[in-house]
Amino acid sequence: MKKAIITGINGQDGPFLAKLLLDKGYEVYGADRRRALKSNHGLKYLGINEKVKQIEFELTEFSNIWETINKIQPDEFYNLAAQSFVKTSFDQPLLTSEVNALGPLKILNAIHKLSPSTKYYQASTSEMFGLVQEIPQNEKTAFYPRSPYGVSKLFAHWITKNYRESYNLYACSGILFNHESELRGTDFVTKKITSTVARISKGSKETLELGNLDAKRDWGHAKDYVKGMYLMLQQEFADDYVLSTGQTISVREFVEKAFQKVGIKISWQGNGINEFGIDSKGRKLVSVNPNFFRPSEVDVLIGDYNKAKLKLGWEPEISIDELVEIMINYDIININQV
Ligand code: NAP
Ligand code: F7E
Repeated sequence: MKKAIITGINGQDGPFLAKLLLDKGYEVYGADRRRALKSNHGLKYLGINEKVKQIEFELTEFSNIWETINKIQPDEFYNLAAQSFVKTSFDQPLLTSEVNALGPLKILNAIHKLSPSTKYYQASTSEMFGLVQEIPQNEKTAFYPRSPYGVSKLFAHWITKNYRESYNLYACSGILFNHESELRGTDFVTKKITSTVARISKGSKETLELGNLDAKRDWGHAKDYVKGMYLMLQQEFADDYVLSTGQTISVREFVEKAFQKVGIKISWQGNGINEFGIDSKGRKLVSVNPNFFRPSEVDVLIGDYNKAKLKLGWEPEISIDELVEIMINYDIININQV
């Protein structure tokens, strides 16, 4: 039985990956930092809470990482834990770097010294492309991160490559474009939109307040993306891969799609911070709040996943419209929890 450690087990991707590995017969260790209140919501939602062996794991605590790897000697280590919210990284750049940049280095160091046959997956990100140098972005596109989050992830990306080349470790980076799901954290724009639209559809009088409506993202479903993570660790040689859908839409278009799913057509009026979205009766349902703007923005992302398609046989299966529908349906059913 193969052993895998997944950090960030109670984030969005952790439960989906754990389910995939359990279905393949792995012994799965789910690593999460201590919290006063634990809900294990994602693991319960997927019906695997009892099947994942839960271990306490703090990414800033080297002794913790060292002991975990020494004790478990995993076949595969998926490092999904991170301070992953881009906006927070501007307010907490040091914490973000400590967790996202030095955390992976500590893990790689422990793997190199204690368990060199462990295969390592690093959760790299399209945020590393930032101010994009070409369209679409692939594995060879030059990086230009635009946030402390993007910069911290770029360090982790290169140190993963460096450990692969220096010590012959099987260490891969998946450069994943935005992927969402019913388990997405509530701060991220897609979940913020679908959960608010769900409440409005059930009679809430609130207005959906957003920042930059023009930002464009290549949004897929997390369930597709964890398959790519797994495939990266099953190849003859370690390498880095882009996972994306190859389609991009704006935040504004995502809002329109979400309202459309509950039978509301949004029309836009005004410009800039005075822009708002109204329904057919003229009720203001969407407005712009500059508090949600970022000091520097990533305007457009669109990924080219041809390498993953060719070498891993990976392709996304869930379309943007299906993604919006899955999220809205979930948020309507769980209206009191979102
Ligand atoms: P997520 O929902 O934010 O989950 C991250 C998890 O890491 C959370 O459970 C968090 O715990 C945990 N964590 C944070 N700091 C930690 C620390 N110091 N020690 C131990 N655990 C810690 O992220 P996700 O969407 O699942 O993404 C998984 C990974 O892929 C992340 O590394 C992210 O940066 C990267 N990524 C995500 C996307 C995307 O679109 N989703 C795209 C590219 C790359 P708390 O809940 O206690 O904070
Ligand atoms: O923002 C704009 C915002 O926070 C998307 C993380 O998983 O994907 C994610 O990072 C866009 C940005 O995700 C609001 O300015 C407008 O342009 O959902 P987001 P992100 O920053 O793209 C990458 C690939 C990761 O690796 C990250 O870990 O939407 N936007 N109005 C807003 N964003 C938020 N959050 N809230 C708003 O009100």
